[in-house]
Amino acid sequence: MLRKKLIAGAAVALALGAAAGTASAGPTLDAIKQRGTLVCGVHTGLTGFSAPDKAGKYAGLDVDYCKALAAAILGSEDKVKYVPLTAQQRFTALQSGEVDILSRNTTWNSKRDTTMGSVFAGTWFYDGQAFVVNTKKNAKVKKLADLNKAAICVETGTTTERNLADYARANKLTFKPVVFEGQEATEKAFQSGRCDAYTTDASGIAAMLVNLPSKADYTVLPDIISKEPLGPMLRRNDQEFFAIARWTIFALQQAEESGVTKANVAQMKKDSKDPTIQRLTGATGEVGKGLGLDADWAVRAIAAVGNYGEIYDRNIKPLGLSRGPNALWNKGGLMYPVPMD
Ligand SMILES: N[C@@H](CCC(=O)N[C@@H](CS)C(=O)NCC(=O)O)C(=O)O
Repeated sequence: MLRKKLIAGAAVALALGAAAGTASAGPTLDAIKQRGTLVCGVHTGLTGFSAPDKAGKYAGLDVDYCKALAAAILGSEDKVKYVPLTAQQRFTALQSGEVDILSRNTTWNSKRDTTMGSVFAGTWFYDGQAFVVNTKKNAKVKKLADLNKAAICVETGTTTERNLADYARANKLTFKPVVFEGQEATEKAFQSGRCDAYTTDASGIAAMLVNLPSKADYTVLPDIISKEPLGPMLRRNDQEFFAIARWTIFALQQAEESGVTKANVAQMKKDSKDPTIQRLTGATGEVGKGLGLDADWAVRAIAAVGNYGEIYDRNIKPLGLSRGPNALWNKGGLMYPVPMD
């Protein structure tokens, strides 16, 4: 009975689709293909993740993800429009349709994955909340507990603020949060001595320090108080675009695992006898077809930005952050591309 109902339902759905003459690839993918550009919401300026380079072009780990996605869908890494967004603006920009996707150091958590009309494609960078102090001002502070009763600069509209309160409560510490809107204001306040410490994602602290001439005056404390899995965020109920967004992450990570690089990907497609590489590069199998793309989708993404390890080394290594959890699963990390079949 139930089966009959299901079959009848499927038939109605098919008939409706046929009547409307749609071969829809889902609202976002259709829009991207029609306009010929991927609109990516990025950070306004976070070194290593998304910041204008010397030529004024956006560069970074989050930007490379947008490039890979555009190469996979539209055939060119240049077919991206970058929309710089503050932490406060990012979710509205996604929901209003101003951007197709957010690739902007955004933490994947249950609220953002279930209650905000959005979903995450996966983890692009494992981060965690850290603290930095001015060593000249606070020479005795070596660990977080030493900051008991201290003033901590923190940015509103982020996961950071609540983590700080949760940690203080759980560890019977008292912090005096000094809250600012926007990264620049928060960093400036800290640098000018308004607070004893500044807390944000460890990557954000590293990005601030790399640009500071006086970085030797600062110490990052060893404590990491939260899990911040950062990843691309999309609108909900957009399965086709979601699948491409998710599998672009896996493809770039699988490329690293299989030794496929920006330089050798074309050769690998031609010559490799490794079944995993053959499926990744579309030499065999139907991964691209399943995504509604052609067989070369991943080849284009890898040729555009390199594999995940190359992307990491180019953008994050200069910040002095080691791979840690962002290494592949077989190198002691958490990055685990699921099989392509
Ligand atoms: N990962 C956390 C924090 C991300 C975050 O907002 N970080 C700050 C500092 S690195 C930021 O991007 N500020 C920029 C802004 O507000 O425009 C989140 O998703 O809430």
